[in-house]
Amino acid sequence: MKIIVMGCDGYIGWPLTMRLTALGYDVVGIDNYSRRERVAEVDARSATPIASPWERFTELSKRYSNFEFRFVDVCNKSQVDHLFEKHRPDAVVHLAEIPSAPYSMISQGHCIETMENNVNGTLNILWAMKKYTPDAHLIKIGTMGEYGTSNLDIPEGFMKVNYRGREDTIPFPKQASSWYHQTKVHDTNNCMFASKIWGLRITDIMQGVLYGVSTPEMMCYEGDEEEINPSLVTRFDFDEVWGTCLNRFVAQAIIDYPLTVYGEGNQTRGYLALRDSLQCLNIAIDNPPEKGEYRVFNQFDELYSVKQLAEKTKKIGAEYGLDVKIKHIPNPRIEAETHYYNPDCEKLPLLGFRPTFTLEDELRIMIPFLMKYKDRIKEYEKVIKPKPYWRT
Ligand code: USQ
Repeated sequence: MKIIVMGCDGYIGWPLTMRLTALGYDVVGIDNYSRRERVAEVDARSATPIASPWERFTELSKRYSNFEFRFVDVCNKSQVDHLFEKHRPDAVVHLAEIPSAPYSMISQGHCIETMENNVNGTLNILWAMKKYTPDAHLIKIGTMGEYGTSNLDIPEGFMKVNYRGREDTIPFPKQASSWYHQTKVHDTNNCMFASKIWGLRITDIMQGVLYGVSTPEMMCYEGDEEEINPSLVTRFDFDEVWGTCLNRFVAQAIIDYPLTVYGEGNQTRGYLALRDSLQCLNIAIDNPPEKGEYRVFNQFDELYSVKQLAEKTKKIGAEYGLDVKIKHIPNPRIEAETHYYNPDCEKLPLLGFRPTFTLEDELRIMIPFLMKYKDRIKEYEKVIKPKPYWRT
């Protein structure tokens, strides 16, 4: 099976590319390195020292003959057309989007950049699929944040309603909380429409907040000793724009920076380890929908509030000699701080998804792994404090 991974140089894209290549799929990775540029734009950097794209792709190509890289910008229509015409993939995993809510809120320019990149990129892929690979399977990464924090239970994409005596199945209402999340809502509508009119098979993944850094493919073994392969490690952002909540807390704990709980800290989300995101995406690839079917998977493992994440980081940090402090700071975002939250997550477990580790055990892997990079985190401590982009 031939798979195109769009966004193969990113936080998920790189480990996914390694995983799929190691499993024997024919993988074509594409990227335009824009994540690296945008992280640099906010004066931040990855806690892990990541190799250059050239080093990464050479290292992977040395090990496997079923991987190739192409420099493609998803917003460039002719580059995307050419890619699909030449490679005719069976499946496409689309990760080539700007994934940061704070980034999209910085200014009008950042909002429009995020909107154009995400919506236009997805449209280019949908049109290329229509023209060259109408039977291929698109696995599109959306976000649980599309649903917002509804006061209703959240189904996987669709709900049955009875209104004025008539019944129908309709998409669950979307209530995004940033321009970034809005881009994903637009993508969802566009994917659903393209599937309906062109008969495309699409899995739209509503993914929760990721955490974690290591996966087996980025390690090497010296006898019984497990070592990180510096050419293969993925990025780990901890700054206020690109770092996700638990990843930030781990970096903060390591440099003795009080954990930045925004507001009351009762904001609850679905969380998933990076290694389990790869597992879920692999399951989606191996179990494609029918032709013309548009389906939605909610993809997360457990629900946690921000306060609970902070407490867990404190508890597990203590096992490694860290005296973790927790500080509630004014919320830089406009979001509900106390709310009902009960989303379904049944389809992936029915297809065989089982979390690899508990969140506490994943913290036991992350903390010692990242303690090696304490000096790099400390050097960039200035990027931890959030700015109130939602309010300016
Ligand atoms: N938060 C804190 N302290 C921090 C960072 C975040 O309290 O230092 C809070 C936020 O206010 C929010 C929650 O933690 O209530 C999650 O924030 P986040 O930055 O980890 O996640 P978010 O902005 O929602 O976006 C992330 C990814 C995005 C993905 C999304 C899934 O960056 O790509 O789509 O998680 S979800 O949140 O389910 O929409």
